[in-house]
Amino acid sequence: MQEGTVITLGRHIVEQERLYPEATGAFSNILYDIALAAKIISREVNRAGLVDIIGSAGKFNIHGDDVRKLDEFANDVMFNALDHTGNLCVMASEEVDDPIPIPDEFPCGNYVLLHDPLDGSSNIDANVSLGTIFSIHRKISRGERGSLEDLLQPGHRQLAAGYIVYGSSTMLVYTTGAGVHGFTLEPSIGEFLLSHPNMRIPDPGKKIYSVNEAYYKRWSPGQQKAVDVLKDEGYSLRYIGSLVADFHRTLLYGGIFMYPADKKSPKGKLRLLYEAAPLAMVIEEAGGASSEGTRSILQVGPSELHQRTPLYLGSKSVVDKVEATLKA
Ligand code: P6P
Repeated sequence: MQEGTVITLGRHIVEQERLYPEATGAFSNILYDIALAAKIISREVNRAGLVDIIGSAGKFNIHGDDVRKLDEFANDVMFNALDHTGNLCVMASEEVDDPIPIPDEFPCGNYVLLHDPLDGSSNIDANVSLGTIFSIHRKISRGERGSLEDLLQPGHRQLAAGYIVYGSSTMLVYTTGAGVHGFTLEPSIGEFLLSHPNMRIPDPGKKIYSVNEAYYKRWSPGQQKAVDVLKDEGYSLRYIGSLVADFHRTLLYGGIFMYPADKKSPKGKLRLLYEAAPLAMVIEEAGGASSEGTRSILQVGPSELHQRTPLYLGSKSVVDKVEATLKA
């Protein structure tokens, strides 16, 4: 790329679309719409301390988490950006118990969106980086309107996946299976500009492990041993407690992120369809690995919309080593 060339997200999406002769543009439009939603969410996240948007909405979502106003706002922004476009047949959100149908007044399309509109939101007041995570599938059900069947697809069938991290800058990272590409928002012009083309996770990368070690006593002996071995090898602990922030650092620096199952959460805490699977697609496309303890996250066949999974993401050599210890 010539020095000084500015590649906007829009130009990148068009160039990616050219890789698929059969592309109709609908898929590209979904990515545009997600980027628009991200800009709106970013503006509010960055103003959160300035407007009376902080504080509990006084409601609780399906998981019992205290729904903060920004959670609701982000969820509404994602819905309103995508419900009328005619590109989607059904949506799902961490904040909504059931599948989200496309309103009857709008046409349905051939794609499916699952998302976590604002992950890590319990950290909002502490100004910790937050994130939006998204996963796009093709419609597989036979009816005109989408259904739960379209949402319950394994990660290896994802057409695209990515996240937005609202941190010291706002970055959008996505993959369609043709590399992982990072864009940084230039707020003064409202454009996401290509800043990290063809991202590859270092392997083994920096000696960093990321897990909430407060739960050590609840872990399986294999999990305890895996962390003990990493510490003996000189690994340092870095844990922000905001999935997208911990993931983004792992993608850039290498090492491993873990949210294991434990005695209190036998299936882990994080969600398969709109947290683990999209991040697994990104990390594997970047040359890394994902696991639920025995196999790639992308091979897990979902049975419930909000099902949880143990989650390991990172440099392949490190994930493989941890997996071997867990299986021993
Ligand atoms: P714990 C934030 O609440 C979240 O959903 C993820 O963003 C994060 O990785 C995880 O929970 C942190 O959970 O149990 O370590 O506080």
